Amino acid sequence: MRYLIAANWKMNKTVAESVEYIEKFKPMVEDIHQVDIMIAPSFTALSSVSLELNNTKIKLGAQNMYHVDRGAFTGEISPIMLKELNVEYVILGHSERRHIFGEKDELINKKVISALEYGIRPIVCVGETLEERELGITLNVVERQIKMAFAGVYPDIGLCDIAYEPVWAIGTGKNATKEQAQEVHHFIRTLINELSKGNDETTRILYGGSVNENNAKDLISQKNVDGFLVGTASLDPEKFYKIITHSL
Ligand code: G2H
Repeated sequence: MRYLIAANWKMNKTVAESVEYIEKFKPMVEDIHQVDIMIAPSFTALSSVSLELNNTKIKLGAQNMYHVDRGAFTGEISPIMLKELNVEYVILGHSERRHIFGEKDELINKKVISALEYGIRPIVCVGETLEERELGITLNVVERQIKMAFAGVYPDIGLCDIAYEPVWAIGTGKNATKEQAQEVHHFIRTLINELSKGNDETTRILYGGSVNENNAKDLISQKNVDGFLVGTASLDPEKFYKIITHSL
């Protein structure tokens, strides 16, 4: 399994700041070939970052997209627009999209289907809230999110990655323990293996939620943790680089 270490910059960095970061980061990871590295900047910086990443192994990702090609959808970005900029990955169903912007499983499913049609690799985010964990329904929530996100495309799960991001661990500095992560990752692996009828060998199950340079080694040591989706710590190239080296 080739791990994926992905940066989700969220609503951070201007175009100038993004370019400055990439110029510093590129030489740092030049000799790292063992893992896939992806960066998802803001939409305004996608074009400049795309140019910067030309002829490098670093992959470009988008943080979201709408599922329709074009039309009257004010404020949205289409898969065609992403393809034009050589975007290879798209983060879908992030908990901030679900909880702040009200995205439901049905919409996330449409986006997954659309991304696959355009050959953009979805990273589908799932995860329970603190309340759901305390109610003991973590696995039920994750199961529902996965079954619905991939409805109609179960045989294609291998063309997607999944990020398990417990909502209570996002941006809080409180990561899941390696045992908590492994429990859910193992559950997801078993579930997608069943749903895809064994077509899940190329699906990476990433952990996300307060990953940093101090906890990465511990978390990646778990059998079913196949990489990371990193927010806060990815904003600093040195920290992101350390997370990558701890994952080799
Ligand atoms: C979880 C993660 C990146 P952070 O949202 O997707 O963010 O590392 O800041 O918890």
